[in-house]
Amino acid sequence: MQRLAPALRQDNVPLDLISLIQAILTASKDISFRVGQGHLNDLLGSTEDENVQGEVQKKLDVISNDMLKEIILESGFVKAISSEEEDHCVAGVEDGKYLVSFDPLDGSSNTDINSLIGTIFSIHEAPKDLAANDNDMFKQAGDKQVCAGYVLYGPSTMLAMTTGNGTHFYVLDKTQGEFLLVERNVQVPADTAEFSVNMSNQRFWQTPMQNYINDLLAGNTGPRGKNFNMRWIAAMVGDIHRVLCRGGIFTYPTDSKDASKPNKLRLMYEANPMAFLLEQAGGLAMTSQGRIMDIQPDSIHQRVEVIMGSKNEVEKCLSYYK
Ligand code: AFP
Repeated sequence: MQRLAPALRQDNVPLDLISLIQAILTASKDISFRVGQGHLNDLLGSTEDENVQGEVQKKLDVISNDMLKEIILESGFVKAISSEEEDHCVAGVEDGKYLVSFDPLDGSSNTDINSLIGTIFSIHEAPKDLAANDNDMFKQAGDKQVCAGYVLYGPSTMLAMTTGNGTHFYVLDKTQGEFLLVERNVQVPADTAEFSVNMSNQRFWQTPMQNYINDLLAGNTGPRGKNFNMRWIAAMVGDIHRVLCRGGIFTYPTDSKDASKPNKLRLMYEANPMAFLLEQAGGLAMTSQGRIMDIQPDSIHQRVEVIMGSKNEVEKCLSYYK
């Protein structure tokens, strides 16, 4: 099986970007080890702090964030990072070529139940005319990403990544400490009979989403004429991995549960990287208003509606909004 660096060179990825990706993966191998230790090193549970989103930070959120931040900034290729766990961007080197946005541990509430979690990352080129501590550098559409990926800490540690030349899967061979290519050009089936949504929010959704999900639930007795199955891991990284593997539709719709927070998922380090991976695998990644990767961000912690996955099913869902 091919190792990561030769596989990336085959796709003509620039050498400095390969080095940056390797720095991110060095941190992810360490995170993989730490999350695997679980109870053994008193790493489970919460800290006393909240992040800028008002969410309680898990101990592993903080540890993972610190490891990624340190290794990425030390690489010398990065002008700044932004993270779910940092209020503002953190400056690297002024002449750094890249910006990295990441969610160090997506689905971290799953750490306490030994369930799926992962690191999500997105890389843009850094503008030359803004200072390294300027959040505005990150206000670039998802379409400008040069790389996106996630590392899933499951029974095996897997990397899904794209540099704009297809989405590829790698598995961490823990005996060698190397990510090995296991599937090139992953393809998401256009049709599906599987959906993924937090059903407990149903009464807060907008009418088109209520109607769409009701029709899925009606199964072969309803207008869709077939039965659908539901899966919900409560970690976007796990739910999107399943969609990349066998298709499906994943949505976190706009809701009215908390008027100050109509959308849950973050654009820069959740929606955009997953959108890039899915589109490179033949899927679609939308809000009810348009394509996710066309959104011009207005802040680094912006939240968006997400409707993504198998092409025909996402289009079907969007037809309810017309
Ligand atoms: P955490 O990383 O804070 O656990 O949040 C995970 C997440 O943002 C996303 O990965 C899930 O799809 C979503 O939250 C689940 O949230 P709810 O349980 O509130 O629906």
